[in-house]
Amino acid sequence: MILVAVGSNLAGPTGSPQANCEAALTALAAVGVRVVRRSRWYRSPPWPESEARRQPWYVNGVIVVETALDPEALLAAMHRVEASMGRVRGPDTVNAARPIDLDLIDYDGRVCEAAPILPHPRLGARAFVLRPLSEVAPEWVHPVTRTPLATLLAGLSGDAVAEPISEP
Ligand code: PH2
Ligand code: MG
Ligand code: MG
Repeated sequence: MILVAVGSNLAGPTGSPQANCEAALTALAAVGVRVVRRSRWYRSPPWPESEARRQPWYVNGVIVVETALDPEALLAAMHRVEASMGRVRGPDTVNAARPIDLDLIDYDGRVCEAAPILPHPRLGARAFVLRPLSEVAPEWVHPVTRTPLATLLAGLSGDAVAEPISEP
């Protein structure tokens, strides 16, 4: 199973953050990435907490995709979609607000320490990834630690907020 996290906390060419997330799904289809399952959209405060006072909240979701592209080519396609939607990458933009962010979470359970790093190195404690992930892949198990998703969810701290804002 190939999992992609979708996020936005800035208006972009297609409109609101939620509209950007929707537009990204359409744009992925045009570059050979078929969306076969999708979570609801969630709203979540910017992580890390130090950014929470400076940035708007995010809209986040997780999708299951099918593609003939290998992980490298898939990541390149995702970056092309981000660029087409006004995403600018620079040296000081690690956690900067962005109109669209597409992160490769898991590619068929592969483990890779060179880019694209798999599974995504920072997913384990992120409510805005784990909660939508539980909708599309409730039986998911972390490919490295073998921790079930349910255990990761149970370990989230109480202030790790991600609330659904759209219909299934
Ligand atoms: N993405 C980040 C940094 N912080 N916070 C939330 N809530 N959602 C995100 O998608 C997010 C973030 C870097 O990609
Ligand atoms: Mg991200
Ligand atoms: Mg990213």
